[in-house]
Amino acid sequence: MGGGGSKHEDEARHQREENAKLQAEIQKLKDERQRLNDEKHDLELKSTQAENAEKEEKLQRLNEKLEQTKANQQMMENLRKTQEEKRRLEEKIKLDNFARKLEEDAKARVEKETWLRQEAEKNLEEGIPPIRYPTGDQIAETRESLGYQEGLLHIAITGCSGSGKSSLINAVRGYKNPKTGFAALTSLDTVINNISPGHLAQTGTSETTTQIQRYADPHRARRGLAWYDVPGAGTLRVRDWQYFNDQGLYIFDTIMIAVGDRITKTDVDLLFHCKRFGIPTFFVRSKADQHIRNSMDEPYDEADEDEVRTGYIRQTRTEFNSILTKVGLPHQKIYIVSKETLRLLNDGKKPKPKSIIDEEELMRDVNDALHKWSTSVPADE
Ligand SMILES: Nc1nc2c(ncn2[C@@H]2O[C@H](COP(=O)(O)OP(=O)(O)OP(=O)(O)O)[C@@H](O)[C@H]2O)c(=O)[nH]1
Ligand SMILES: [Mg+2]
Repeated sequence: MGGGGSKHEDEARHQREENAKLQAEIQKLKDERQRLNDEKHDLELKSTQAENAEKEEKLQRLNEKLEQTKANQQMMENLRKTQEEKRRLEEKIKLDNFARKLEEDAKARVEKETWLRQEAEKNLEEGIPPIRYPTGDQIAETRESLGYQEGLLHIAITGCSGSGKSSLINAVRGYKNPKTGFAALTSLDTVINNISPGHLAQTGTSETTTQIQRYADPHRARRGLAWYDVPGAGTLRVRDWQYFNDQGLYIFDTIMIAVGDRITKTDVDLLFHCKRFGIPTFFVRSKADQHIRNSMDEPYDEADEDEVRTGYIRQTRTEFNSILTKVGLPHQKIYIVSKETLRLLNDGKKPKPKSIIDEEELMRDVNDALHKWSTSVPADE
């Protein structure tokens, strides 16, 4: 029994020992699992922290980039403003210089020309204010209000009331005068922005043009030309001595002076003003057909016509030259034209050869002036 009991005890001990070992083993595994869990947790924590750190760093970099972009934008804006200011100042200096040069040139000429001095004195006696020169600001304002565009040749047609200015504009553009004499009055802006050839200058027997109107030339070769129809001088509305400055004629690149029935003091004054401002002129005697017809005896005999025409042309040129000599202005060409002949030439039609006086030459010289202008002035960017 004793031996048997001991065997039993041994087994039981052995069993306990085995159990204890197993327990220890289990505990070890549990510990290991805990350790691994801890390790995993640590790793996860670390990885989240690393990710977060990376994200934060990325955010930081983005913020820096944003700040940099904002700074760049600000810099660009400042640069743009500075450039704009610089451009404005340069333009102002240019116009001021232009105005100063106009005045200096004019003064230099005035000093040389005694006629001008005498005229100024006479004007003073008559209470006519001395000629005023525009400032740079005034030039800029007038240019803007009349739609002056760098690169275009701006030709104003001026002269006494009823001298045929609007008819000339219509004719050089190849159009007849509107039948009623009252074409729709288009606003300056419309005319400036709308270069369709549909607009006609109003014409008529009483003061028809009351504000400056601008017209584009429908001819392909004269796209760079802007015609300006100017109200007539010497009316109640527009007094002679104010005419040149009041109409802002000093901004034009070329001025065409239209003379109707006879050359007047107003026409000569215009020539002087243009000379003072260094503006080239075309001096045009219009209505030749009417004058020739009126000079013919009644009853009308076609055989007389050639003789009358030749006499009229000679007399007109002589009269113009003698006026220029008298007032001390250099001789220049006078273009003797009729609106219908001019219109036919500019409408691609053939006028009767004997009706042509200076119409072809006038158009050739206008085209030449435009060509010279467009090759000397840089176009607007
Ligand atoms: N026969 C003939 N008549 C002309 C000629 N040129 C103009 N006329 C006429 O003369 C009159 C006056 O012409 P306009 O062109 O209106 O003159 P304007 O200088 O523009 O007149 P305002 O704008 O009022 O200063 C109109 O009846 C025209 O038909 C021409 O070459 N021949
Ligand atoms: Mg007119």
